[in-house]
Amino acid sequence: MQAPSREDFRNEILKHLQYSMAKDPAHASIYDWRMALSHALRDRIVDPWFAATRQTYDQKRKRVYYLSMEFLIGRIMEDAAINLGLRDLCQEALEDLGVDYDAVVENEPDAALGNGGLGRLAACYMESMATLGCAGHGYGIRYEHGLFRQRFEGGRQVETPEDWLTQPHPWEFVRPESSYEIGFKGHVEKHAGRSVWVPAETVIAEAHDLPVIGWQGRWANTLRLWSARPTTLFDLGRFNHGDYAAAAEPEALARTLSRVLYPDDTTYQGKELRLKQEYFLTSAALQDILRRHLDAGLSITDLADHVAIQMNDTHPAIAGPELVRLLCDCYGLTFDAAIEIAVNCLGYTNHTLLPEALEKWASYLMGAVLPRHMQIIEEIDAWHLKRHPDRPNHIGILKHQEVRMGELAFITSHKVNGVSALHTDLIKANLFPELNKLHPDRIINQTNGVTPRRWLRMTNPALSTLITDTIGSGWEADLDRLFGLEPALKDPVFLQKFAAAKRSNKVALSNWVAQTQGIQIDPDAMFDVQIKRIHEYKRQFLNILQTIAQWHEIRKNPTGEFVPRVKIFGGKAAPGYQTAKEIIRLINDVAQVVNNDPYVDGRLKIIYPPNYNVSMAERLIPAADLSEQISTAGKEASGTGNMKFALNGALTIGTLDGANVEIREEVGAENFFLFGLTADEVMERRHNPDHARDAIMQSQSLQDVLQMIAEGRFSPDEPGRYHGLVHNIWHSDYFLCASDFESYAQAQREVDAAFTTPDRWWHMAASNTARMGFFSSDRSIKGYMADIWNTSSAL
Ligand code: 26V
Repeated sequence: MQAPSREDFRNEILKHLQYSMAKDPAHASIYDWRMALSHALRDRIVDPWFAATRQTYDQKRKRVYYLSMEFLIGRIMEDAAINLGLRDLCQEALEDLGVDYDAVVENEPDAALGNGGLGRLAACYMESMATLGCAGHGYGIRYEHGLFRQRFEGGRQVETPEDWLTQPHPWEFVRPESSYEIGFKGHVEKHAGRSVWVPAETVIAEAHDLPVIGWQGRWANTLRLWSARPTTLFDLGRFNHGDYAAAAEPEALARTLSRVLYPDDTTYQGKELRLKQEYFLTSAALQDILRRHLDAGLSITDLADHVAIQMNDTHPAIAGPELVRLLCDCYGLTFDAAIEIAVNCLGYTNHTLLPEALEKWASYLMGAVLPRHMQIIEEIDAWHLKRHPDRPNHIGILKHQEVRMGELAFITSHKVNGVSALHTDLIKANLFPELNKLHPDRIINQTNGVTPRRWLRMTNPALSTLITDTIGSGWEADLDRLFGLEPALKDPVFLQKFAAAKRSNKVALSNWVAQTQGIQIDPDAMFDVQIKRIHEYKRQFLNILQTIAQWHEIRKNPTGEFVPRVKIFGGKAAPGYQTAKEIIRLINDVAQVVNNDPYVDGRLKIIYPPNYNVSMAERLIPAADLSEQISTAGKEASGTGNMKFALNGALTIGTLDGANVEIREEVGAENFFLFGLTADEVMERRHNPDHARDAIMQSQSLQDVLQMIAEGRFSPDEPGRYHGLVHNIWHSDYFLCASDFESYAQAQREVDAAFTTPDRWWHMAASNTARMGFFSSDRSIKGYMADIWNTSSAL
């Protein structure tokens, strides 16, 4: 579609203000303007959306279905404006109307329908599928409340519910005609040899569609989110008898299903509601997929030729049994035919090796909530064992009265993939070694990626402009073109401009920090950032220990020369994860002491803005000099923040973990601050029961730091506050903070040295940007299309 003139677009916004919002410009609020602008943009998505849908249908194209319990989208409006090529026009049109564009953008709440990396990856992948013209549909849950909001009270995390849906949501279209009944519990009957499940509870899944527009509006896909509503609205009989609470029971039951996102992405708990949510999503999606397939006049036996279904982790892994159930019980296929179709359709992406995050459901719970599926799971396990009679006993789906969802997903998929090269090797070696032997071609790697439209073009206009000025346009959809910056790396003028772009982002961040946190930070200091969920394996604890050591150095040497640093933290802890919450409090306590210490004199500041989310990441990443990717090697499946930082010209201090390994290979070892034990060394080191004590005894600096924490230097009102953390590092230290401490501190000194040599630093930083093309999610999606989905672009 042709871009409108400035005047025309202004009139489109005004028209929506008047006729969609019924507001007079003189009385319009920022919210009204946001709705008007969103509608004006939305109008321009509808045509490409129809066209893509029509083309897919007419050509009977294979469709890809991405099933995910999480889509961490963030704000939608500006992303749509960027991909339609209309961002500048939005700004200009609002300027003509006397409205502040930035305020309008910030008025939009984040769609926070995810916990962290897994959910954000799903959002990047949806955008890349649309950019690449891959006929794809996302399926998720329309949580009324996304990830909780975080506040700090006395340094402690306090959670409050998130309520992004209190205002009308301009990007969704309700589709009441696409509704499906979802059953739970009950029993199974046999009719003429066929099994019939008679559920005891039912709810309705109702579709809400969000358009996902690709780069330059050439293609658009749909993200379909399900919300639950009751099958029977109201028990009038009970109501008339005055039993008001009981009368509303079916409604309450249904609504809880799509009420809230589970906020714990680390410890799996066998909660019935979670299992019901997983089945709710999966069953609604599969019924919709089959309906669409049959409506197109295609045969049910040809399903795998036209449908690829990707399971984002094991959360939708009930898809295998559900598809078999639908094919056998509803369409009359034999079990053998059904399982073959299911396997050919399904793919499974694994995102974690942490044993505590692997889903297992007690067999009695599975049998009670999904009785027919439990039968089918047993059948699948027996079928697999029959095909592999020498299968060792302990590797099946069912073990210790539990259903192991990883094994279920593996056995019902034709491809299983890890999300970085190292992670994939570890899946083969440690997670599924025997299944890998039985199915040597099944496990493959698809290294994660991020969308450069949102994570460079949208969030970093200064750097984007410099890139376009240097290598021309088009890199946004062909990120390997960033290699074209290579000659400019030798040009001091280019490097100066690169530094100036970074500085402008740092100034903007400093202003925001001053406004929101009331803390002044110096844009010429090094901005050192660690933003991600708080978890022991991610080692925010190691970071704060080293920060304390740095503070101690400054105190010991008050007139010494130190490279000024601003340490920035961001992230939420799962509400029930006590150790993570202690780490949050420690960071805040240390910040209080350090930021108010007159001796420090601006050489060290600690900032921890509450409620880290996608929008905050968009502010922080373009302004970062140093990216902290310091997980215990072998624990971070990939990381995707690491990619966003390096793409935006931050240098990484990191371990050989997840995608760090590949980032370092791409950008060059000389442009990466490596430290710490390797994954093999980590396993080896744990064999020494005294690893922590040995490491602490060898580091005076670490001893001093632990002593200060233990004495209550950062918690004078409660000196024993951190005894648990200190005791743990001396006596257990599973994540090896002590063993990696000195190596980390040494790498930090190398970072300081590089930062004091600007020519070197900016050459390193720009080299990172120039060599990060591999980490575009377009490359990842092309890999999925070729190796897993067996499909091609419609463009
Ligand atoms: C597990 C559970 C357990 C049940 C309750 C809810 C819930 C939610 C999420 C999870 C698994 C989370 C796994 C995850 O987020 N993995 C991250 O995936 C990123 C994308 O592949 C990757 O970059 C990160 O390294 C990895 O930690």
